[in-house]
Amino acid sequence: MSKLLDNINSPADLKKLTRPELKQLAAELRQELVTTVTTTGGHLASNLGVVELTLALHRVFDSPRDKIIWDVGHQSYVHKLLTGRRQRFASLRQYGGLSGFTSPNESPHDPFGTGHASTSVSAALGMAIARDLSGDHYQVVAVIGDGAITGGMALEALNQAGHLGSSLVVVLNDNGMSISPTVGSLAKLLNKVRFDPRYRWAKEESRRILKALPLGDKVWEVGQQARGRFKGLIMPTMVWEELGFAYIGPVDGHNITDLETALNQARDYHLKPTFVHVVTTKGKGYRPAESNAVYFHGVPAKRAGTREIPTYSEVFAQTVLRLTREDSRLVTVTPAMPEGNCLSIVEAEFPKRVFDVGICEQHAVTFAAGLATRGFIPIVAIYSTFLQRAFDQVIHDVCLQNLPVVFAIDRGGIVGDDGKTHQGIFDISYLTLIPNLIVSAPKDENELQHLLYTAVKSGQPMAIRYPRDTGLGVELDTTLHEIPIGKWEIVRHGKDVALLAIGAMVAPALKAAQELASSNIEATVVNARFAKPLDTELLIDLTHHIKRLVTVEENVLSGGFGSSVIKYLQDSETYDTQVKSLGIPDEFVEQGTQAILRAKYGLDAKGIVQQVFTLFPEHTSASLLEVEGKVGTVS
Ligand SMILES: Cc1ncc(C[n+]2csc(CCOP(=O)(O)OP(=O)(O)O)c2C)c(N)n1
Repeated sequence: MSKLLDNINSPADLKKLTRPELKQLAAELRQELVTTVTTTGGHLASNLGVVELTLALHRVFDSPRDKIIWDVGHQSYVHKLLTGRRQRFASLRQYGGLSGFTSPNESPHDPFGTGHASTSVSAALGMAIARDLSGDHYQVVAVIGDGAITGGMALEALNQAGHLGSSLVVVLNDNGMSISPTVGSLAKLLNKVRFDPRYRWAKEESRRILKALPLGDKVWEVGQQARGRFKGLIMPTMVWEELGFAYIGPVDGHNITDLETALNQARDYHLKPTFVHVVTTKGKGYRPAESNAVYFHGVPAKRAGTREIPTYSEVFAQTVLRLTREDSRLVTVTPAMPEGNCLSIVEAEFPKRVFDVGICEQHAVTFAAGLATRGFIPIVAIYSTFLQRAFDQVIHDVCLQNLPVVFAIDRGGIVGDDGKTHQGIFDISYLTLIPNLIVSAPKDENELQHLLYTAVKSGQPMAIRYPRDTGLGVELDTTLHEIPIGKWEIVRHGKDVALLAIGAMVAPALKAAQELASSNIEATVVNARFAKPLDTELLIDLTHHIKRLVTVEENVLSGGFGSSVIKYLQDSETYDTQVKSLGIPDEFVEQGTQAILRAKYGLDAKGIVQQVFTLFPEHTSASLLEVEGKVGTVS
C-alpha cells in the first residue's frame, strides 16, 4: 500500500506536498520501481537514480505545458508514475502495455518519442525555437545522462543551442555511468567535477551565493561571481559557459531542496540556455542496484525456465576471443554496449584491442574504417537498430572504399520488450542495397562462428546479423572454416515447395516442413545464409524443379531478402515460378515477447505452414481450418 503515491494523479498533486511528504513519496516510488520492474523487466538502476530529480522537475515545471524530454527515455518510469500512468505500470514493456520509453501516443506529458540516445537536446531546441517563432512562452527541458551526452547528436545540438541563445534548460543527469562506466575525455572532465574535493568546496560556496541572491535572471551572475572567486578551480565547468550556456551546479541530485532551487533559477532565466549539472547515484536507494549498477541497468523479465544454451551474443564473443588470440590484426569496436555484446571476456584479456567508443555509432564505424586502412581487421559489434545511425558511414567510409570491416550485428530481427524503437527489422533492406557489402545471417550459433571466421578472412566489408536469442543448442565445432561467400545450403529436400529461409527463420521453416509432410506436401528447405550475394545458381536450379517458392525473413518485406529473390527471378525472366514472401509488413512492430510477435506476423512454424497451404488450392480449406485451430491468432 503506497499512501501518498495512490493519490498522485498528475504533477499538480505534487505541488501541495511538504518536504517530509516528498521524502516519503520518494521511498514509495522506489518501492514501486523495485517491485514492478523486477517482474516486468526494464531499466531499474537508471530510474532509481532519478526519483528526486523527477519530483523536483515536476514541481518546478508545469508539464505538459512545459515540455520535459527524457533522453533515451529509459529513465522515464518515475515520470510515468507521476503523470497518470500508475494504474497501468504493471503492464510496462508487455504486449499492449506501457512502453519502456516515452511516447507521445501514450501521454501528453511525453512531448517526444524516444528510445535511441542523444536526441533530447536537438528535439528540445527545435521546440524552443518553435515557441519563439510562434510567440509562446512555455519552457523546454532536456534531461540527458552523462552517457548520452557523449553522443555526436547531443554535442551538435549543444553547439547550435549555445549559438542561437534561446531559453532552454539542459539538465545533465551525471551518474558516471552509461550502461558500463562512461568513457572518454568528456567523462573524465565530468568526473573531475564529481570527485575533486576542492570542487565540492567551491560548490558549497556557490550554493551560498545562490541562496543570497533573489530568484530571477541571476544565474549568470552566480557563475561570474563563483568564477571570480575560484579562478582555476572551476575550470571544468567553464566548458559549458564557453559553449554559450549559463551553468548551474554541480547539484546534489538526491536533495530535492537543492534541485528545486537550481531548477527554479534555470526556469526563470531567459537570456540564454541554461545547463544544470545534477550529480546522482545510479541505483540509489536499492543496495543491490547501487553496488552493481551495470547489472541493474536493464533487468530481465521474470520468465519461467532456466537457460543452459548460450546466447548468440555469447558465442559471438567467445569466437572473437579466439580469433583475437590467433590474429594480431583483429580489433573490436563497440559503441557503449560491451555488456550487451558480451565483450567483457575479450576486454579482460585484450584491453588494448577492444574499444568502447561511447554512444557514438557513426564514429564507431568510421573509426573502424580508419583502422582498416592501416591493415587492421576491425569487428564493429553493434545492435541492428543502432547501426541505423551509421548508415552513411557504412556506405561512404567503409563500403565505398571497400575496407575489410566486419559488422557483427546483434539483435537482428524482432527484439521483444524494448518495442518499436529497438526492433532490428530493417538491416537486411538497408544493407543489401550497398555495393561491395556481403550480407549474411547464420541459421544457428555454430554457423555464426564460421561466418565470423569467413568475414575476418574475406578482406571485404561483411555484415553478419544474428538474433537476440539463445542459440538452438547445437554443437559448436572446434575447428573453424570458411563458408563460400554467396553459397546457400539445402537442409531438407522435397519436391513440392521450396522454403528459402534466412537466419533465425531456418529453424521454424524446418519445423514447418515437417508439419507439411504430414499433409503430403514435401518441402525443400534452404538455409539462405547470404542475403547478398544471392546464390543465383542454386536459385535458378531450384526453379527448374520446384514451381513454388516461399521466402522467409525476420525483416521488413520492403527491400528485404524476398524482394531481392523476386527481382532476380524477374530479371532472369523466370515467370513460371510462384513466389511468396513472408516477413514484416510496412509497419512499426510493437513491444511484446518474441514468441507473441513472431506468431502475430506468421513467422513461426505454424504461420509458415498456413502460408504454404495458400499455394496449394487442392489442399482445401479443411486442412487450413485444421491448422488455424492449432495456430490460434493474436490480434
Ligand atoms: C543510439 C543508441 N545507442 C545505444 C543505446 C543503448 N543505451 C540505452 S541506455 C544507454 C546508456 C545511457 O547512459 P546515460 O545517458 O548516462 O543514462 P543512465 O542510464 O546512466 O541514466 C545506452 C548505451 C541507445 N539507447 N541508443
